[in-house]
Amino acid sequence: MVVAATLVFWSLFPTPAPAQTLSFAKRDFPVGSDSITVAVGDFNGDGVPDLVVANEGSNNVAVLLGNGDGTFRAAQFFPVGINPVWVVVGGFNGNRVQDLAVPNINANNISVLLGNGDGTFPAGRTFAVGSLPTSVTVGDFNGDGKLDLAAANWNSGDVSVLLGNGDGTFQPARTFPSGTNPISPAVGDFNRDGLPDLAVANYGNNNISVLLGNGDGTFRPAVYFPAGTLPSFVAVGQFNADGILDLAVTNAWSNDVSVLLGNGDGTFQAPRSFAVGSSPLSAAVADINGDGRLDLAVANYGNPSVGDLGNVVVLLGNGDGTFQPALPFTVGTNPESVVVGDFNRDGKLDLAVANFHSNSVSVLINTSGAPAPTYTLSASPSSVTVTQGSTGTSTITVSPQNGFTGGVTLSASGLPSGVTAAFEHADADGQPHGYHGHGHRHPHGHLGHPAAEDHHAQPHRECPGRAGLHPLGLAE
Ligand SMILES: [Ca+2]
Ligand SMILES: [Ca+2]
Ligand SMILES: [Ca+2]
Ligand SMILES: [Ca+2]
Repeated sequence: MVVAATLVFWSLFPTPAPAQTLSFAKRDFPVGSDSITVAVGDFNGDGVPDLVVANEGSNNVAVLLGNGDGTFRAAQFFPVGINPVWVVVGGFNGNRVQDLAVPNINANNISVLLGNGDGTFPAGRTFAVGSLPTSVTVGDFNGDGKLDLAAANWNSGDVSVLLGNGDGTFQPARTFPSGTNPISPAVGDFNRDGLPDLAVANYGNNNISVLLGNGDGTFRPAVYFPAGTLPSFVAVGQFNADGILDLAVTNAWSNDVSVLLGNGDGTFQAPRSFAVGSSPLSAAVADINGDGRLDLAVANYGNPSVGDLGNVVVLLGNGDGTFQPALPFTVGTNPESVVVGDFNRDGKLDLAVANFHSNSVSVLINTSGAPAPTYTLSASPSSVTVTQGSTGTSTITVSPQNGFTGGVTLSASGLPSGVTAAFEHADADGQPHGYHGHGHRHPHGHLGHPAAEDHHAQPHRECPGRAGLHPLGLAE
């Protein structure tokens, strides 16, 4: 008589490890009126990240000191100029205390607030730039070790570069043409000559201008690379593995991010588009899920005319210049700005979002767990034919995945009468362990929009044309 017994492990073949998903716990903190941009710094020097928010409607900045557990103390307010629309953090006077630079869009200047080191800021000095400054970035453009500023000027179509004196003051601005309605400058060494360059999103041209730096604070004429429709923000990162800086551009009208891979000589490849949501206005670049690949967090302003309040999405990077589909997260009303920081100091990056119409900052604490522990199991041979009175053997291998260290239970069923099955444990070296039946521990503004007469959600960073916030003397 021949009895065929097949050991059945029907419950022991797990599905592949599920893709890691992101989750956040949201908490909102009130700030000022028309909170438009948020930045991260440590303003009281306690090693805990703090937040600063530009309040366009209340002409001040709000500083929220972090408690280190993901919560923040009540905002303290410090006045700046008329309609601050952006804020960057830098050390401008060499005292190791972080300072602020804030472009005041309707004053055509930048307020520089030198920190006291305890989270407070005395009244700042202002430095003139071009017409309707929308954003400012920080770099050392002349290589003297003192931080400089580069502001994008919406109305004058240029970039103002202010060389720092190292004492918190700046030399008069020099301007370099960028394009129509430049809105967002970013710094990187795109041609790898060791000198910082500028990339600027030109909202009115649907392109990015790249101004290669000469290293003395001057820049070569702009060279242009196409983006999507109404580019609102440009960020720098290495999105593939070639060690060359790339660009990510949010496009307010085409509702996508354009990724322009760098060639390393100051030029960029044709953009690839990744959908994000309605009216994206800014992005943050960071490895949010901790897999070693840069990801994007994007603030989608939404479309108030149809009740779309906006959201924040995260696009996990694949490490080859492409991104996974956007994962949406609820924040406040009409977010304009998103940044990352580890606000509860658990080693996982969190998000902070400025919500323009809810006058708040949403802090999204990263609650994502590790990938689900699991294992693979194989039997060799997968079936055994046994003659009466003899035995058959199959080796079952449990291979842990994702750090799995739990127990695995094996069982046999469907055996004919008189047939028994036993399991003997062996470590990976094949030595038996001597027990049975158990596997174990194997382990917005209408200023010259080129492409959209009916643009539905005017990004507010160019709100000079928005009702009620017209700059003096500027006809819409
Ligand atoms: Ca702090
Ligand atoms: Ca400098
Ligand atoms: Ca360079
Ligand atoms: Ca990642």
